[in-house]
Amino acid sequence: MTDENNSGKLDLWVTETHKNMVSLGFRVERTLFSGTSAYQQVDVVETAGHGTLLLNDGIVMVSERDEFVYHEMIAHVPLFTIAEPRSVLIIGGGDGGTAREVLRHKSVKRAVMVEIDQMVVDACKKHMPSVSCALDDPRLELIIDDGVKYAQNCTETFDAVLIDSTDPIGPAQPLFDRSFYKKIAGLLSENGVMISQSESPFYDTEIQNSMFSNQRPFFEKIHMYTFSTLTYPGGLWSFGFASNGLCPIRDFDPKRAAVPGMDMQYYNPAVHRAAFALPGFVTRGLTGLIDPVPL
Ligand code: AG3
Repeated sequence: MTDENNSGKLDLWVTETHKNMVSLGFRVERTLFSGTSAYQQVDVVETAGHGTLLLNDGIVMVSERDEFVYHEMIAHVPLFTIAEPRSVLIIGGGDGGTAREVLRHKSVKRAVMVEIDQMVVDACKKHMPSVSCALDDPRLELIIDDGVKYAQNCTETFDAVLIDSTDPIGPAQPLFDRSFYKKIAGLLSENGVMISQSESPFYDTEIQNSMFSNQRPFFEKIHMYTFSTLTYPGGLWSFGFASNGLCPIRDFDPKRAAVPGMDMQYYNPAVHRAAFALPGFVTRGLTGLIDPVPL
């Protein structure tokens, strides 16, 4: 996309088009990295107003400007619900933001992250250090492998499994399958939680229906919570919270979240609770699949 702006410089934009019906665009200052891995096209650009931006196959993954929202919400909602989380498995999450937030929990003694694409890890280590900073933490075991294969062969259990995936196209497709969820359910400790990136409540009701139906047989309870994002289409996004009974409201003790020095930019106890309050159109779109929480 080219146009002249007043400075005489070319006006470059990168846009994500969702379902061929809506586009979200970011003005680009320069390209920092472009590569094609065995799995996808990986691009990192410096934008005019959103800091560095990572795109996989043209789909926006992370921007420096608002990554804290997604990463705080995928990690702290489950990890402050569990009384003393010790072990966490991250599937995907190559930019490192989820690992960074997980490792802020001192009770976590073991964190394993399984990312399929080395190129994403390398590009983020080089160009997004504020997001990827935890990837070299000795408490994190970083495995470059297919998350589905890893789950199939895994014999240990985890208190939380965080599925930090992209949309269900390309390499992430199998992370939305019934057989994968069954495997993950089997890896959870008794009070364990599986969090899954569950797309836009506005645009992706069909995907949500299919993913929560695929999870349904293997979990006692499935809840969903939302958060706002600047960089994904529609601005409202969601995570699934699946467990064998652990309740994100009843079992949540706000005192746990008051850790001295652990200052969050989005997450706090009130946001934790409020995130589970779902608008009518959202619950109606998911009838029978999402369990209510006592708000
Ligand atoms: N994972 C991508 C979430 C889905 C984005 N979808 C989209 N832009 N259409 C984010 C990775 C953060 N660690």
